[in-house]
Amino acid sequence: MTTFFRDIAPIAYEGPSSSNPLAFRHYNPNEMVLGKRLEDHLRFAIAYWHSFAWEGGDPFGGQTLVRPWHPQNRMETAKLKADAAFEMFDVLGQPYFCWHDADVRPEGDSFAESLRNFEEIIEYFEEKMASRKVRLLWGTANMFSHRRWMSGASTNPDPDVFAYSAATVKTCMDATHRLNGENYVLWGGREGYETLLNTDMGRELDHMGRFLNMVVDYKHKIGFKGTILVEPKPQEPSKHQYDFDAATCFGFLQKYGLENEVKLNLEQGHAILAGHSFEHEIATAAALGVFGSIDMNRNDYQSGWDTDQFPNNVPEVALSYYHILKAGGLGTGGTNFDAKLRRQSLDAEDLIAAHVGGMDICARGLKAAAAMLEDGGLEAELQARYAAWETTEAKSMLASDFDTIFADVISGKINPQPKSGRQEVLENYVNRFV
Ligand code: XUL
Ligand code: CO
Repeated sequence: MTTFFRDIAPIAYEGPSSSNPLAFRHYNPNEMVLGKRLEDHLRFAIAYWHSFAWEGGDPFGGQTLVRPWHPQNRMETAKLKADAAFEMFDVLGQPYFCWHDADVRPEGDSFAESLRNFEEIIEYFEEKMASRKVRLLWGTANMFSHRRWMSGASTNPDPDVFAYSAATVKTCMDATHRLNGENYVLWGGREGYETLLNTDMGRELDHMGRFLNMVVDYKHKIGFKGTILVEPKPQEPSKHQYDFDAATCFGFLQKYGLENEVKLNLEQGHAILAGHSFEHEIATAAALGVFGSIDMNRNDYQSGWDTDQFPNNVPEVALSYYHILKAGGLGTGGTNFDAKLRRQSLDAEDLIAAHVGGMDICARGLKAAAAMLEDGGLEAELQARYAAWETTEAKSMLASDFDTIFADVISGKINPQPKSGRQEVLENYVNRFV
């Protein structure tokens, strides 16, 4: 056992008036919101990679975080890292965690050795999970860090890398299934290009479509009941990534016949990089029937890269959950903190405080969203705005054709009268809740 978090007691809910930095002020897991426990709405997950595998490096400097489980290239330290992770899960009491294969096990000298290491850690997780409530939200394969993936995984010009990727995802799906994971995620950081000068885009998209079909076939073959999720991101590390945003992913899924099999894991920071708001991505996925899960971190609005900070903006978070609740909630998905500390935040307490704050912000946001839904103000405005579409005239116009419509317009029967969009009224309304 590590004793990394030894001085920190399990975090309790103390209510909004508490000034204890290591207490929840808004996240009371048992609080009922819209007839459901807050914990069951939010389904928080901790990202193993940023909390335990990331060492604090950035493009200009190396490791700043020094942990008892460093260096991470040995099985003993991988187990120490797992001990620390589960200790933190005990402190925070969140219901889920997530991993990449490469976060949890040291890379071996061969595929077979990497797999042996991985399976030993999965067994270690299994033992730890047996006596705890924490479950696996999703597993995923890291097919972007090792140099073999530098030109892509399923989109690599080398078929051997496609094969290595397929074998890798098979092992990660097996491990996810074994731990009763509720989803399986694919994020293609290197599925894209650095330059079109050396890229056959049509071929790469076909290979990526074939690969995802193999993922879905394998899911059914092994009887995995979880949801397959693709995570959009427009760029970084690649100059351009094929899974650019929710709408692009939907087009891709449709082209390869996967729109009923695969959903999306949306991330706030990736939405910002794509030039969207997070609620835009959620509303798009919901409208297209592919909303799945979220990674709730945030980007710095000035830096132009993926800073993966813990969320701290209540109005933004509230609008995100508003669209999630409207879409029917998170389903098998969850709220994963794909967020990391700043590289100067060295202490065990920083890691706990970051999650406590993130969970509290999400709880505040979700409660505000629920209050707006219960009040019904936005929904009433929406219905009023589209009310004319409920008339028989509008319905039969929509079912008619250009010539019929033209006849009604030229005769003067139809003569549009502009109406206010009431944006400021609506913004003021939202401000009453956040
Ligand atoms: C990278 C990112 C990933 C995925 C899982 O930006 O978000 O960590 O969530 O591979
Ligand atoms: Co993510």
